[in-house]
Amino acid sequence: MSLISHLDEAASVIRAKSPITPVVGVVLGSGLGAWAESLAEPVVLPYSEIPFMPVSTIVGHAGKLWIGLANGVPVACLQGRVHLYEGHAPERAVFGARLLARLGCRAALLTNAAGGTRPTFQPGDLMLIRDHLNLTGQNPLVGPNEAGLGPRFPDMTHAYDRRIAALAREAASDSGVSIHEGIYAGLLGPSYETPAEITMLRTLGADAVGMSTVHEVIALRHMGVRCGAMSCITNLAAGLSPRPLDHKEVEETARQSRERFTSLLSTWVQKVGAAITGG
Ligand code: 6GU
Repeated sequence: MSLISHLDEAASVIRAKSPITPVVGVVLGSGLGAWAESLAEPVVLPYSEIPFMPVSTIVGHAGKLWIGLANGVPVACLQGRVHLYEGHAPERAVFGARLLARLGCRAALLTNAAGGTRPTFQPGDLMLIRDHLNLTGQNPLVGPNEAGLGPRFPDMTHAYDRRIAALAREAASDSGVSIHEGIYAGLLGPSYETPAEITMLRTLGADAVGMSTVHEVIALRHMGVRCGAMSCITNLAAGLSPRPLDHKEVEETARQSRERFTSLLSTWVQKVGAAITGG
């Protein structure tokens, strides 16, 4: 059985539960899951009920797919993602992102929690991802190409769509939230980096570092979906923090930025939805 038939089987289960055809896909990173609960006319499916969907091995992190309306925009939302460090093969880890595309999404907004490698960043800062460094050593497109999904050698010049990025700037300004912009380095994990590795990443041009997003963007671009992505800088990376990380402080910062992040995300989704459906 091919990947396409797996996607179609999963999509048909979802279509049987919700009459909504999503146009914008949203992937919610660590600590941002609550945004899904703001959807109108929601239909919620645990990943375990979706054929071929990989389920997180982390206890308590079982994900859910939400279909609903965000400010009237039909969206499909992944609440929780699986990571490579859990042991999933990269082509399996992007199944959910591909499913968003197969359900009809023509744009996807991805979010994550990341460490800051730019010394001037502060915990709680939001960073619009302008481009990425895939430093995982892996790629979800390895293997025979599914020509029915996309090309063998997808162009990655506009991995992060310029118009979607412009709409993020507008959304930030409209919602009174200030954002930075920079380069996201995706690493395999699960260990955090050493100070020497962070120096290397800064030299390479990275502004933030995390363990997700890059493979999803590769798979989505393969399928022709326009992508936007935003990091919540939850902490400074190794060697940049003046003192050892205080978990309570990091959690408190994440909690505070979550409200700004989710209000920004709502406005961003609305603008992207209007742009996609209105021309
Ligand atoms: Cl410092 N590194 C990585 N790889 N992921 C992170 C992080 C750091 N902080 C949050 N997520």
